[in-house]
Amino acid sequence: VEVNVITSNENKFKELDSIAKKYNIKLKWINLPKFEVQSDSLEEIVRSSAVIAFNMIRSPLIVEDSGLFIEALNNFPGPYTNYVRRTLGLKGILKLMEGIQNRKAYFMTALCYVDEEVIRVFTGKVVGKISESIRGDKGFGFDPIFIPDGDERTFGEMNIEEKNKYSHRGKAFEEFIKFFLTYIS
Ligand code: ITT
Ligand code: NA
Repeated sequence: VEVNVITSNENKFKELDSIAKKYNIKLKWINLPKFEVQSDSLEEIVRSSAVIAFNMIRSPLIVEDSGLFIEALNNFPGPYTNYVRRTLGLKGILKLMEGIQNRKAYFMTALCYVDEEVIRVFTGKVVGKISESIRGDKGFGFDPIFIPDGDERTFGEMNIEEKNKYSHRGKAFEEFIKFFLTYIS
């Protein structure tokens, strides 16, 4: 079975594919932005994006939506992470965090699988902190300012395999795989 991954973000696909390969699951990248309804809930966003995508391509697919939630900023940017990445950027977030002691933050992913028969949402979360400076040129998005608990490095200083061990996306996708392997057998 081949599973389509709808995302405009090649790094996302690479992270998922690096895990899928270990289980001999074949992923196919479809480079399209997902249609995103406005909602505070990542799970609602992926569910509707996945259904819309499935109505177009009619074959098994995954859609994924992630956000960064910063405790001292009342969980901002959360569902607005994409917008904030394009506007404030990493520097803007560090600026907002200047002088703030509580640097706790988490990344959250909701991933939706849909085919003719089922629609399932899986989630993953990684807790950590916002760094004092931008570090590393690997990964994407807010990776260079996020340090997962259990490590000293930012995601921007890790390769794909290292990031996957900790990451929201890695965890959500491993949950999907547990489901999928029994589902297809
Ligand atoms: P698609 O919607 O096309 O899948 P996207 O990059 O827009 O790709 P999201 O909407 O899920 O994906 O991402 C929201 C924002 O969060 C976006 O600006 C990303 O750069 C950022 N982001 C998502 N996952 C991340 C990760 O693992 N590390 C760092 N930043 C991440
Ligand atoms: Na997006």
